[in-house]
Amino acid sequence: MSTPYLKTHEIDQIGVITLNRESKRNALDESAIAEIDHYFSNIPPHIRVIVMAAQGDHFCAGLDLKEHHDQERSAVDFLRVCQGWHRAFDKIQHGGIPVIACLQGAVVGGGLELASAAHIRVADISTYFSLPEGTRGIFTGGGATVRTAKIITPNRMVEMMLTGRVMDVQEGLRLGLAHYVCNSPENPESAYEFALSLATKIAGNAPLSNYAIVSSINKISDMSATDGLFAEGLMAAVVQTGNDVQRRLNDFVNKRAHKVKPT
Ligand code: 1HE
Repeated sequence: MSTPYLKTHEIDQIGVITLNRESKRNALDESAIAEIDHYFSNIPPHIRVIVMAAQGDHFCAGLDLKEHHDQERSAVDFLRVCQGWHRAFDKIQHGGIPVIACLQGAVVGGGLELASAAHIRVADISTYFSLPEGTRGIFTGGGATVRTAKIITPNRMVEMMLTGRVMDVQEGLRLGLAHYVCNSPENPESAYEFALSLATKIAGNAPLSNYAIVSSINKISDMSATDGLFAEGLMAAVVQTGNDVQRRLNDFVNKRAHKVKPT
């Protein structure tokens, strides 16, 4: 299926969505956000993992600055726009399905906010990160103060925003903006192929464990320690009732399961 902003297809249990506005460097206008919201509100039940890729040399140039300029939004208009981004990106982060972002080129402003909502970020060596909002006279509005700050620390985000500097992929890797770098001497595979192989592996986990991993860890980190430990126990108790717990444990007890060793 294709919509103006998102191209979507499936590979077995993997849903692949591709940001498809290459001519505008995949900048996000209001209809793009509505499409993202719609996709993540209607994930087909057989989909176990989603790969979010982008067409062209750049993952995403952030807020559509031309639309923003032309609309001359009031404060309340823009508050509503930001709340729309928050709703859509919350569905990515808290939708219960692992999402792997596949990055290249510019991952800037709202593009970094979008990438920060994914659970895993696989980056082509061309990837770079920036929060240029200060230089544009605006502020982040798609969740960076919560998600990106949590990844790199609030203080690093303050520094990135004050300076508007461009962070290369290796620094992004060190800070957690990327989890893997591809198309590099150490890992020659393309980011897309690598993301698909990770997706295939993750699709093989127990679905309820995947749900628990992507739903509870970020939420628990917002709780007090007391509440978090209680929530963790509850989540573990729910996962424990999953269909394939006994089968997987049985495989281990009967020495049929893989061992956890470095490859
Ligand atoms: C755009 C946008 C955009 C490109 N909104 N139209 N984001 C930024 O500050 C990043 C702005 N963009 C750039 O710095 C560069 O475009 C790139 C480094 C991403 C790519 O450069 P390049 O040389 O490959 O492309 P280009 O020639 O600059 O752009 C190609 C077209 O895309 C051109 O349109 P055209 O009609 O002249 O062909 C650009 O105008 C258009 N384009 N980026 C609209 N962002 C919820 S708050 C979030 C706040 C933010 O995200 S702030 C960060 C905004």
